[in-house]
Amino acid sequence: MRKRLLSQKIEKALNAQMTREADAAQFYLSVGSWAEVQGFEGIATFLYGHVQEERGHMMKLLKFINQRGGHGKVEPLAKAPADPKTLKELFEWVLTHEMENSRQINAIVDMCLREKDYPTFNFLQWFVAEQLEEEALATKLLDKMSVIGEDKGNKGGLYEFDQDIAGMHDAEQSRGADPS
Ligand code: OFO
Repeated sequence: MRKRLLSQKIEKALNAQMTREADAAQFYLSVGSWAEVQGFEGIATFLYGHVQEERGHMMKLLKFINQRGGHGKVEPLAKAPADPKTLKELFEWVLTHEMENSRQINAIVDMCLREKDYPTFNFLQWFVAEQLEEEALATKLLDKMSVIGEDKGNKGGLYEFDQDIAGMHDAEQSRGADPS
């Protein structure tokens, strides 16, 4: 049995965050599958890449909890959302999802500061930086969608967007997005 170096409260919050990361993986899997069925291979590749990333985040949390003498608990996952109606809606969901995840992470960071748990505070800085990037990327994609104007039937623009986004996934992979 490892020595407990986490308070019960922080362990509970980290466990809840671990489940949120697993839920995020399910979310990206669900919308990725929808995009693939619609014929957007590049967008699907990008979203499937995020499934792996979110699972990496989940594992990073699990390992940290266990290392600090807690117990990373696997909880049931939330139901995946209904299918989006449009690509724009899909990317709106991505941004909302990432913003909510940032809010939850920031709340745990705040809790760590109040409890003077500096090692966990330090560990979570990686997640703070990651969320900053995720929000910026989701905003950029949403902006592109608005410029293309999916609703105006701009098929050529959508084709190019689909090609570009697959490249973004490759670039993220070569940057070494997986943290675990
Ligand atoms: Fe876990 O990176 Fe965003 O949500």
